[in-house]
Amino acid sequence: MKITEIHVYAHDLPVVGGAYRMAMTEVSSLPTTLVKLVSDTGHVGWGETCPVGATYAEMHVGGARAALQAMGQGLIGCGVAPVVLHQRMDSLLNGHNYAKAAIDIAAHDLLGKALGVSVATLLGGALTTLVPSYYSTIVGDPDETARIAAQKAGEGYPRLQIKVGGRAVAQDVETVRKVWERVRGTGVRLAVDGNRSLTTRDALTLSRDCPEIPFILEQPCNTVEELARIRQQVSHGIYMDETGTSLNTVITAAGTGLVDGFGMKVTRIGGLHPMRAFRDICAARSLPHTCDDSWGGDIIAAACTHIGATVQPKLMEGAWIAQSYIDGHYDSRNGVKIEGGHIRLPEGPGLGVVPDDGMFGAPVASFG
Ligand code: 0XW
Ligand code: MG
Repeated sequence: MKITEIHVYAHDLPVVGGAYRMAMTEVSSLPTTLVKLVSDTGHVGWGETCPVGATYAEMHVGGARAALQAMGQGLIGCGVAPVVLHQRMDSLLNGHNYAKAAIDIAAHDLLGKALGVSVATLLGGALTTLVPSYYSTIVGDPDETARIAAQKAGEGYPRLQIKVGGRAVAQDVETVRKVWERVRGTGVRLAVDGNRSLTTRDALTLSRDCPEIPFILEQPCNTVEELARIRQQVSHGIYMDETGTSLNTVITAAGTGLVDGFGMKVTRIGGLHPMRAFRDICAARSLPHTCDDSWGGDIIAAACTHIGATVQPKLMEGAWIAQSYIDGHYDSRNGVKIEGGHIRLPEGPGLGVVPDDGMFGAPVASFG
């Protein structure tokens, strides 16, 4: 089965309910990029990539579209099987995982449809049809954050991610302590995410001022070296997110015991094919991890849910999707939703989500 057409679409996803604020990034509308693949068998597959602004990670919307432009024509005639496809993409362009991920997701969707199986089945098989999600707060007022945390724990989220950073560490300590006062005893798990912003000094303070609160510290500092510097000095577990940029960095982090788990983004690592290898590396070292993306609509959400369904439950930290911050769906019947803090695995072949006809307008680029 070979690729005969590639179409690239641009679409805006406004953030509902106010800006989404992290330590070093604030966003109020996200331009997403969709990819439609067509095969010589007449099957269609959809992919997506949507960086959450230009400073969250080493990716941005212009980079994604330029990379797709650079690879597009060279992928015509290529097989859709993931190993073959990644080999071809790597021969056309070095790096740019987050653009390759959109092609990779579309190829999984197409392959699943052609074979009549779900993407989760292609990835090894679903262990559940109800995938845990987690709620991520924004960097905000301590009391308000604690109120939202209690509300979300009450809704059934098994995990909460509290954003910190970009302000005096005392405010972060106050926030974490107030959240804990409200959620202690509910069983909800806590992650405190600095999104690379904390100095090692402030990360140590945060940990030492909350010794009895069982959170993990997610990507508190900017570099792998800084994570290594605080590693032996804190009693809280450390997860890597933004600096886990490839399977290579993941293998080193897992193999050297640098971290206790990962926040992982399907697009940052290059799509579902490398995400599957990432899942298996984590399983080999019993390392919990998320199956997220930084932003995106129903296609990304479905991709995260399908891979999330294949993760051993004890290692599954949750699939974060942007649905709570977005209005509407690409697929009005089968849009991916969080209910009671969990996501139902979409049914049907491929991703189980098909964008409504014509909703993205004319393609911004086409190859074939
Ligand atoms: C909570 N997220 C999954 C959404 C934002 O893109 C940031 C990200 C994270 O964990 O850093
Ligand atoms: Mg994170």
